[in-house]
Parts: sequence; structure tokens; C-alpha cells
Amino acid sequence: DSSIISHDKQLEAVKKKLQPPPMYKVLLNNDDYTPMDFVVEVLMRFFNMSAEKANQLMLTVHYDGKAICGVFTAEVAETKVMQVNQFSRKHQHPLMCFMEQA
Ligand code: NFA
Repeated sequence: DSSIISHDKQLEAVKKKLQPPPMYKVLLNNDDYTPMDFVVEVLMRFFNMSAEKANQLMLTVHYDGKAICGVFTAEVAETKVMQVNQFSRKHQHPLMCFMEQA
């Protein structure tokens, strides 16, 4: 009856909540124009990296073409991408941040 169906739906909702959410990598692309110091500033400001870690990751982007800055839930990843790209445009740098499913 309907109470059994209702409980079945509740069980499905509980099961879904017990599953880990899909995760997204947030990456930076290299380009020829953005100053290295600006990339380091972005990594410290938006990804909470130390100056040393930010320098290392900036150089990985510079030499490899791209690198993963972090892995986040969809909402957090979308916010990082928006904030980084907005900050870069505001400072008139072409630095590109994007996300992809981990
Ligand atoms: N390639 C840029 C330069 O030589 C530096 C850079 C690093 C840009 C990482 C974007 C990402 N000024």
C-alpha cells in the first residue's frame, strides 16, 4: 500500500544521502601573458596555498600546460571557477580556470 511506497522512497533518499557526492577537479591553464606573480596570488587567495606551494603549482601549470588546484563538490568548484575568472578579468589577465569531473 501507499505507506510501503512512501517508506521505499524514504529509503531511497537515505541511500542517496549516504553516497559521496560527485567531485570536480578545478584546474588552471597556462598562457603566455599572465604574470607568474599573479598566478601565485590567485593560488594563495582562492585555494589557500602557502607561498611555497603556490609557486610550485604555478610552475607546474607553466611547464605542463595545466594543473589541478583542488578537488571540490560541484557548488564549491563552480564558485572557485567564477571567482578566479572574475578576479583575472578584473586585473585584465587572460588566466583561465575551469572544472572537470574528477
Ligand atoms: N606562462 C606565464 C608566463 O610565462 C605564467 C603563467 C603560469 C601563466 C601559470 C598562467 C599559468 N608569464
